[in-house]
Amino acid sequence: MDDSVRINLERRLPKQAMALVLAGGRGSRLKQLTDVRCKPAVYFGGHFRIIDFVLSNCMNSGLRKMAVLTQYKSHSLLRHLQRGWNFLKSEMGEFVDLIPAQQRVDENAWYRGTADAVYQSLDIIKAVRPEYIVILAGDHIYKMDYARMLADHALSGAGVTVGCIEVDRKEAKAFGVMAIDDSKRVTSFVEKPADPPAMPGKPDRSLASMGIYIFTADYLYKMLEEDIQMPGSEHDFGKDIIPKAVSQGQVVAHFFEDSCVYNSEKVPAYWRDVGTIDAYWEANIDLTATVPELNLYDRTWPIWTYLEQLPPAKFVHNKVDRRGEAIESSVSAGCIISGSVHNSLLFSNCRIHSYTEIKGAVLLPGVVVGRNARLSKVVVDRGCVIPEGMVVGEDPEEDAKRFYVSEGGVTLITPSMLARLNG
Ligand code: ADQ
Ligand code: ADP
Repeated sequence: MDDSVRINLERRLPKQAMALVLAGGRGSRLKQLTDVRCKPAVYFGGHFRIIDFVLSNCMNSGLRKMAVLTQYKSHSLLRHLQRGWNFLKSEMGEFVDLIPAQQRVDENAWYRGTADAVYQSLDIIKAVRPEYIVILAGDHIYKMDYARMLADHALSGAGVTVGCIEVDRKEAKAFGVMAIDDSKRVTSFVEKPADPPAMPGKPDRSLASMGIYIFTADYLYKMLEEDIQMPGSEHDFGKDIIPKAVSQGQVVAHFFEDSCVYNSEKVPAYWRDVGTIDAYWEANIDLTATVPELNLYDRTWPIWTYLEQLPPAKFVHNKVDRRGEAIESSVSAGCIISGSVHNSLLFSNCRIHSYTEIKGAVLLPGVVVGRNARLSKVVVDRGCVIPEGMVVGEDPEEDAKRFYVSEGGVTLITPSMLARLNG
C-alpha cells in the first residue's frame, strides 16, 4: 500500500475517535497500596500516576477526546485528573471527561463488568459521535501510538481490533489468549485459560490480549445492546464481548511492536502491568538504572502529569560526619537528603535525615525517614514517617510481623501499619 495513504489515515483517524479509559478496577494485588486509591491513581516513576501513561499515549497519538470511567476509590484519581488534565480546550473538540459510575440500568447495581461500565455511559459517548471507540485500561505502563492501530483497524474493515503481545506461556493464565490466521484475523479467544494455548512453532509463548480494543462505533453499540439482554453474561469485554465478536469473524489482532514507532523511529516495546508489589517495585527501581528499559527523558513522547510547584531537591553535607548523597537514584523536587541513598526512587517532598541508609527503596511523596534508620527493598506509601533507628529489609520474619512482605521479598509500609505499631 502507498505510504501516503497510511500516513493520511494516521493523521485523520485519531480526530474521529474517542478513547474510553477504564479506571474502575480494584487492583487488589497491590495490597494496601490500593486501600485508599484505585490502581490507576497509584504513584509511578517519581512524578506520575499510572493513568498518566495511557492519557499521554492518547495525547501523543493525536487522540484528544478522552473519557475516564471511574468506580472504585476514585477520589484521589479525580483530584489528580482535575489538577493535571484540565488543559485541553473543549471548544477545539479536545477534552478529558470524567465519568463516575452511572446507574442507568438498575438503581441498585453499580458497574458489573467492563462492558457494562461502557454500556452505562453510552448516552455520553454517542453525544460525541465518534466513528471509532478506543477502549483502554487505565492501569498499564507503556508507550504506544494508537494512530497506527487505528489505521490498521480502518484498513482491515473489522468490527474490532485487539492489541496483543507475546508473553511466556506460563504467564498467559492472567490474560485473554488468542490464536490468529495468516491475515491476523482472530480465530479463537479464551479469557484467562488454565492451560494457555501456545503460538504455532513457539511452544513456550502465547499471544496475549493487552485489554486494548478499537471498535467501529456502530459495531460496539450493537454488541453492547445485545449483551445487556443476554442472560448469564458477565458483561465483560474479555469474557463475553470479544469471544462473541470472534465467533462472528469480526476481530483482528494488532501487534504491540507495530505501534512502537514514533517520528519514524522505533521505541522499545515496553508494556507492564505493575499489578503486584513485586512488579511495581521492580518497574520503579528499573528507572534508576543507568539505561532503564523505560525512557522517561524522551522529549518526543512526553508523559504529562500534575506537578506541584516545589523547590529543587537538596543534598545536605558537612565534612565532619554527615553525607547527604544519592547514587544510581532518582530524586524528585522538594526532597532534602542528609543521609545515604542508593538505587532508590524518591517522589517529591521526602526528608531523609542524617545517618540513614536507604537502598532499593521506592519512597512515595512526603515520606520522612528518621535519623539512623536503615531501609532496603521497600515500597513506602505516601506520608509515612519512619521512626528514628527503624530497620527494615534485614530480617524478613520480623518485617512480616509489622508490614506486608511480598513473595519477592519487597516490604510494603503504609501509614496505617505504622500507626498500628504505635498502638
Ligand atoms: P483484566 O485486567 O483482568 O483483564 P479487568 O479486571 O476487567 O480485566 O480490568 C480491565 C480494566 O478495566 C482495568 O483498567 C480496570 O481498572 C478496569 N475496570 C474493571 N472493572 C471496571 C468497571 N466496572 N468500571 C470501570 N473500569 C473497570 C483484561 C482483559 C484480558 C487482557 C488483560 C490485559 O479482560 O483479556 O488480557 O486485560 O491486561
Ligand atoms: P493520594 O492517593 O493522592 O496520595 P491521599 O493519600 O491524600 O491521596 O488520600 C487517598 C484517599 O484517602 C483520598 O482520595 C481520600 O479518599 C482518602 N482520604 C485521605 N485522607 C483523608 C481524610 N483526612 N479524610 C477523608 N478521606 C481521606
